[in-house]
Amino acid sequence: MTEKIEDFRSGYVAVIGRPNVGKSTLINALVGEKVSITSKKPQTTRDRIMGVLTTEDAQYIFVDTPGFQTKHSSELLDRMNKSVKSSLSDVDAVVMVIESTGWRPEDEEVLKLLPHDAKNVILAINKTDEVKESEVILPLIQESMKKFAFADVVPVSAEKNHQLDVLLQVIRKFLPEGDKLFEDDIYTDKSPRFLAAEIIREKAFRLLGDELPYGVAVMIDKWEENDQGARIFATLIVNRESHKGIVIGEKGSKLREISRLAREDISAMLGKKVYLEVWVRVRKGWGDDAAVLKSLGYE
Ligand SMILES: Nc1nc2c(ncn2[C@@H]2O[C@H](COP(=O)(O)OP(=O)(O)OP(=O)(O)O)[C@@H](O)[C@H]2O)c(=O)[nH]1
Ligand SMILES: [Mg+2]
Repeated sequence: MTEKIEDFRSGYVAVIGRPNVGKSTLINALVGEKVSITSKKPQTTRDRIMGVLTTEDAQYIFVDTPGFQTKHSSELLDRMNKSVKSSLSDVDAVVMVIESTGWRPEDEEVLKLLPHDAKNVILAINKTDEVKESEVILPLIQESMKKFAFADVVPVSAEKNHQLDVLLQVIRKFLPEGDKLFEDDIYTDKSPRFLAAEIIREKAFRLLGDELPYGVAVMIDKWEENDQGARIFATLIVNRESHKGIVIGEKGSKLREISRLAREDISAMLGKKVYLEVWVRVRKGWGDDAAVLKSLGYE
């Protein structure tokens, strides 16, 4: 028994990469719970979000980060990039994620954030289900090793749960010996309130056309909860008057769909019935307004 405790490891693992490579999907798959929202659109994640996995012999505290990007600029995007950089300090290991289709210039930008002599960076080549693994992966591993002295390279598919056990074993080597930092049943550092707002934002991201989601933020106005159920009132904030109509949709159909899907997920998360009311409000240029960003909880 004593031996087992000595063997236990725990520590922090930052997951970084350009937008859309599957960082949040990977963390959700590793943790086995939905801690971070995902979508096929880039720049889905806006905050640093912790996802905790506790196993027999280790506790992994994953830090999901916004996709690092250098193309556009706004107060929000600058903050997102800053949070990527700061998440790199004080972690025991870093998992950098790229796609199986190969290196892109945006991936190289991410690489530049890492100290040259870092010895704790693991490369995860994600979405192996999308390529012919046998032909593509080996040359890609070789190419990757030339770009940076990765401690290890692991091809994975976050969506198909492929090779995630291998990735965990590789990461474990970098965790220091030590006790659990979180209780067994804790799987995120975020409150149900934050997660509910994120779930609503995820549905907006998934249901709205290409440009619109980036101008959307969600605020929880009221949260009433007892053993039987929860009553939640939220506001979807958009940048422009013209966006309001799009979010609401014909006879309110779009907003109803966003609310319905969000209610289902929030109800599953809380394990109880949920009444959800979502309103839409215009707040021009909220993405560049420091006060609004602060009130929305962006660091
Ligand atoms: N085929 C396939 N798709 C994947 C896999 N992992 C993630 N995806 C998809 O890739 C898209 C982006 O996933 P996210 O997890 O939101 O990516 P992200 O890196 O967190 O993106 P940002 O938060 O915007 O930086 C989603 O449509 C996922 O379903 C995978 O292993 N295989
Ligand atoms: Mg993400």
